[in-house]
Amino acid sequence: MNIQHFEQLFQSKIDKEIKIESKDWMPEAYRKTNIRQISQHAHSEIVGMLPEGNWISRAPSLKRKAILIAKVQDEAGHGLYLYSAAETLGMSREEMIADLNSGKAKYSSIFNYPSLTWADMGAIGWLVDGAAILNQVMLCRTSYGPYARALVRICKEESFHQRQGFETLLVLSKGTEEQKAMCQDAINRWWWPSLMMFGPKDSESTNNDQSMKWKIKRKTNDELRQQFVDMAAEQVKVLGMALPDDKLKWNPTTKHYNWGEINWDEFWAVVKGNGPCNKQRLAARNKAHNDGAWVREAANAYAVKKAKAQAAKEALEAA
Ligand code: BYC
Repeated sequence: MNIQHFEQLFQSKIDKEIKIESKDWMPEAYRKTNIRQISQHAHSEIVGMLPEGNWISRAPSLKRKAILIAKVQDEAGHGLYLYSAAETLGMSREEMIADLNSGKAKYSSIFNYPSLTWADMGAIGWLVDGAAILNQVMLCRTSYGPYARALVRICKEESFHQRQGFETLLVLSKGTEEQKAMCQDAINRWWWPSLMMFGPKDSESTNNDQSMKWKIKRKTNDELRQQFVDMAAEQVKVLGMALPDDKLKWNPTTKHYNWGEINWDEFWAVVKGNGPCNKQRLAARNKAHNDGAWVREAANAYAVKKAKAQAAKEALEAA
């Protein structure tokens, strides 16, 4: 069998909705695209802990603090499932983390914006987790088995995150004039960056066509972004707030909302490392990695000690 034959068999499995598993034959580009996307996704979960971690010590009550700690811990867990899924494709966790820490690897643009007020915790939950869920519900049906299975669990937790964010904003939206203003200000600042999470327009997306063909992605960047606008435009009414877009208007013909234009120069600047917090985020990740060196050394030393003891026990039994 030649390579074309393998490729045909591979595509026919995808077309028949058979999941690809780590030991199956796959085109090198499929492996690479999955490593790229899954590791970027893992990095996003890990870096995504920083804007919210910033508010744990300042949460307004014990209950809010407990909820926020639980949410940030969930994000760490998501990162770990995703690193494990990416490792099944042959890249080690050490390499992935080195690429994140050196600035070589990408992570979601959204986490390069600062969390300035308590209302930002609500806006992140409602809008950022809300955008993430739409994307991740689609990814539960992605063609690579380990990625799809990791996403099923992530989505369950993510939907709780979105609800807690919305509820945080709902409380503020019914509060004092100052709290209402804080709520609106957070929505204003997080709205456009949330729309950028879905990636460039389909016409500018380098990976869309191939990823759709391989069913890594099931919906395009623009389809998901429109779904998100339609959802948020209705939910914001419940909050009695407004989305910061004067072009936002229901279109009865398309049965979707029309909306304004994303600032793509801003998007690319953030993706290329020049957003408001890119340097701060990488510095925080590098510090955490360096500060944790002793834990890794201790764990490795313990594993070596345990392996030696096991080998000695087996040698004794064999004698
Ligand atoms: N930010 O060809 P395209 C969470 C890059 S975290 C930065 O359309 P693709 C949470 C893209 O990588 C959830 N870069 O790409 C955690 C590509 O560059 P390369 C995060 C972006 O992959 C804590 C180039 O632009 N979710 O829920 O087909 C607290 C061209 O783009 C971005 C995921 O990671 C961006 N926004 O589609 C709270 C989902 N957009 O790599 C919440 C998994 C694009 O070719 N990822 N780029 O150099 C995906 O679904 C897809 O990768 C994307 C982009 C839809 C994001």
